[in-house]
Amino acid sequence: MATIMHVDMDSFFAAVEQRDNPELRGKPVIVGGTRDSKRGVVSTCSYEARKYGVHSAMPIAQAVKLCPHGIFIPGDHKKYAAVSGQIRSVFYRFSPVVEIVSIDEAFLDMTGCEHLYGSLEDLGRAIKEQIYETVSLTASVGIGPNKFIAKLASDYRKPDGLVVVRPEEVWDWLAQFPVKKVWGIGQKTAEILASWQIYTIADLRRCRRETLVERFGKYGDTLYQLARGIDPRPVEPESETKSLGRETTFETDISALPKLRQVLAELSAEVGYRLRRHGLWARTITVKLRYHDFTTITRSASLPEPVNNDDDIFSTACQLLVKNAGSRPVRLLGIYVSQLTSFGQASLFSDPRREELARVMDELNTRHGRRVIYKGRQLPLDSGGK
Ligand code: TTP
Ligand code: MG
Repeated sequence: MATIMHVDMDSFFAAVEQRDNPELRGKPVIVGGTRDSKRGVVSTCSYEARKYGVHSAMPIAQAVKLCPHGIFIPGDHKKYAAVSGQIRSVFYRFSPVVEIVSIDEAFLDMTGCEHLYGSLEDLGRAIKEQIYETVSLTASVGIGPNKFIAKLASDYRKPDGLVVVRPEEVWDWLAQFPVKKVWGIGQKTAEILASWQIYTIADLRRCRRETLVERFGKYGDTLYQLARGIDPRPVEPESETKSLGRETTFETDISALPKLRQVLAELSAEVGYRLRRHGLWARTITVKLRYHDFTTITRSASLPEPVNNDDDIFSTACQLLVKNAGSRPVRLLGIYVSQLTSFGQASLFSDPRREELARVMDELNTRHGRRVIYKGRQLPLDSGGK
């Protein structure tokens, strides 16, 4: 049986602000924009502000109404990224198998290391203490037999929580949760389930596997398993990432440049999303082309500064594409980024509005667990994207 630990910092950006300015402690602190910022959204807020109903992704203007005496701060992403780096270094003291999920959150595979600690509770306390000693911030920790349980557990007693769920406790402990807590269930799926009178995981267990598969396809099977506390997803370390990329093979070869550009835009967006999710920047962009006769070429360009914005990735890749495609039919198109660095500074030509747009798009896409917002250039040409 595996032992997975999930660590998530408490009100991360707001907690960093409270740490660095004692006057803010114990007060409702809202990070994301100044009080008068017209179009800002809340990145996060302190637990004191949550009592008023303020939460992440809410327009600042609404937060001002709910919490007029709140302290509104634009935020300092570079500082948060630096703190995140310090926290990561603590994770690696505990396990080499660390999956960084976001700026303040990670899974650690502790399987086989349990005996190094008196108990799983001791393990959880140890990592919380070491994080606190390193960055003077509290984290919530969940420990369970898989990722799904570990993440639910870290959320269960937030802030400053520590929850251990042993394999034999999973069945009963899980039953209470609303279906919304199940990985992958969004508003829409929850509504469908509600129309079947299914509100909790206990309710969900009454659903036959066949019924779920019939309604939700392959995900129905996942749902069936998650409801029973089964989650085979491994912890996927990506700390050693030297390069990352995406490629696609076409069903029929493509010669038309506009079509290839559209696919490249889509691939660039996926690669950009993955870079940003891992707090990485890339200096080298590579385009891979396999022609109809299987000859394969890669062409790279190195940039003066590391980038992780879709626009930068796409424009560089597109230049490489244009030089090498358009005449011969293409079987496969791929894009890779390499020379990766963590926490690169925003590029020289960076436009804060563009960074903000990327952040908002990423948030929406992450929240929905799938792509819900696109740039026009990614749209298929036959659906009006010409
Ligand atoms: P979360 O871990 O989701 O939130 P949190 O750490 O602020 O609070 P909690 O105690 O509930 O874990 O996100 C981590 C950071 O990511 C958060 O401090 C700010 C940023 N963030 C945004 O900028 N926008 C968002 O919509 C969310 C959810 C987070
Ligand atoms: Mg957090």
